[in-house]
Amino acid sequence: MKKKSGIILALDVDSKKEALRIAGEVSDLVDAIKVGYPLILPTGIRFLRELKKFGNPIIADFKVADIPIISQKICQLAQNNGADYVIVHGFVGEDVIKACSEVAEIFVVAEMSHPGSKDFLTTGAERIAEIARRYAYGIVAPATRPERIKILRKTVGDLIIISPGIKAQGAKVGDAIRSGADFEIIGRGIYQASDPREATEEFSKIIGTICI
Ligand code: OMP
Repeated sequence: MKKKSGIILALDVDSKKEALRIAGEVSDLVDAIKVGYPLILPTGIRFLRELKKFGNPIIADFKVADIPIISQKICQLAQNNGADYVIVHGFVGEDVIKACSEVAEIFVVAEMSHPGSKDFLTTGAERIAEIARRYAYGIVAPATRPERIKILRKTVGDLIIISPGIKAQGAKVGDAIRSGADFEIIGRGIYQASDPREATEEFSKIIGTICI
């Protein structure tokens, strides 16, 4: 995934019209578009391919977390429908991660950005990251806990780290990249802004001063 702005747009709107509007406004300013259930359940998986017309890599955020054969089918479906990357949960174990990696480029969720992630995920996150290092293109790690990104970076070496939790969940733009992430995932901070393009340009300027 090429890095220009360091921003991945989380397109969590719930209609095609809104998705096409936001993507149309900011696609040239972001390095990838991440699409998950809020958009794909109402619009259908074929919409992934329609979004490819903007020219960005598409990340299918399906947080895959089933037994290996079913997880693999979901990744294959995403891939067949135009996803360049699929997000897979890591807590389900090595067999699932391996099965998914055989059919798609995957990002593995090592640790999440919300407070509840500490209940179960934090203790296993480094182990997940070690497994991800063998099979994945990258991991997801929380911008809300930059100290955890630093630790996970040591575990995954040069794998790509993508980090959500910016703005709406409390992390500041640039926090994650400063701590070792490659890309920051931003959803509401962009699609709920009164001027999504202006907001994205602003974020990109801040990130640009850190690293690009
Ligand atoms: P905003 O909080 O609106 O910027 O959106 C964050 C996006 O990142 C959403 O699409 C979430 O599903 C996603 N996300 C998290 O917020 N936390 C995580 O730990 C993992 C993800 C993710 O896998 O993308």
